[in-house]
Amino acid sequence: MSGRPLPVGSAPSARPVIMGVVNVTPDSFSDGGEWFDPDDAIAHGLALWRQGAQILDVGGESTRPGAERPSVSEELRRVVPVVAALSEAGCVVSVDTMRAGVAEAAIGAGAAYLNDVSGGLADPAMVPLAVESGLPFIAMHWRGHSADMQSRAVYDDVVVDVARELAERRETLLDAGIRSDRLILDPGLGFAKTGDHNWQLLRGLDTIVGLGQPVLLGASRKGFLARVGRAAGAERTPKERDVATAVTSLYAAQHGAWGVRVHDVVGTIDAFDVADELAEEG
Ligand code: PMM
Repeated sequence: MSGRPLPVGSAPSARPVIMGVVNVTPDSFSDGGEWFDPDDAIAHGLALWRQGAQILDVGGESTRPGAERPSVSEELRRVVPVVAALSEAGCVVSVDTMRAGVAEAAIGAGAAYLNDVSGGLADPAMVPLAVESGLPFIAMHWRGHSADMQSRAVYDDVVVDVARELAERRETLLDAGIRSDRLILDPGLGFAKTGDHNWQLLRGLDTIVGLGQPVLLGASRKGFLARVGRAAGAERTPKERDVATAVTSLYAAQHGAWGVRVHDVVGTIDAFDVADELAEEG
């Protein structure tokens, strides 16, 4: 990447950036309801920051398959006070939203990153806002809203198709005025993807990284990690997926990911610490 470095907290530069998840939602699959109260969400974000997260990703809309969308006013009510308090406390905050109005309010409250799981496709006002703000824009691979996205999980070759669709999205975003050194791509694990698709995308991560943009990976606690190695009926609960997540994050690190979006920051750092120690000479 060229140009100014992206604004993140300090970290050994060879490691991916750790983005800690702060879901202010009643219904996220991974931690639904736990941090729904803004004060709890703020406390949780501060804890993740102290643990070593370099970006805190604050979202007010659950994107689990089949989820209903909150109203704009409800999303604003959830997100803005949390972004404001965490930014005020000196954290680097990203806002996880598909709505330009929410992104704009979050920027006003101090957000330093825009994370749009639709890559700007859900709201036509998002890309102009991203251009005007000059903030780093995370564009995830997306084929439609959560209510029916799994019906769009149809690919000839998921790695080839996702890489092509991300490359097309990048062209559109760069043409619209987003700077290349402000654009982060994400293959969107679990979004219009089956478990098999997620595994194939991980195996093909080099192709996504090979697009030449920084790549963020969001595997944390997702359903495909529940089932790996387990018999039907013995799947891991979301919180039991943190070790599998940390292994996946380390794999992403070793394949050149720019960042990982995780719920468990401590376990992620442990995994990176072990890998760094093993890589020491002598
Ligand atoms: N996954 C979720 C929400 N936001 N953003 C990006 N960029 N990438 C992801 O994979 C992603 C995301 C869903 O997970 P959650 O409900 O645990 O937040």
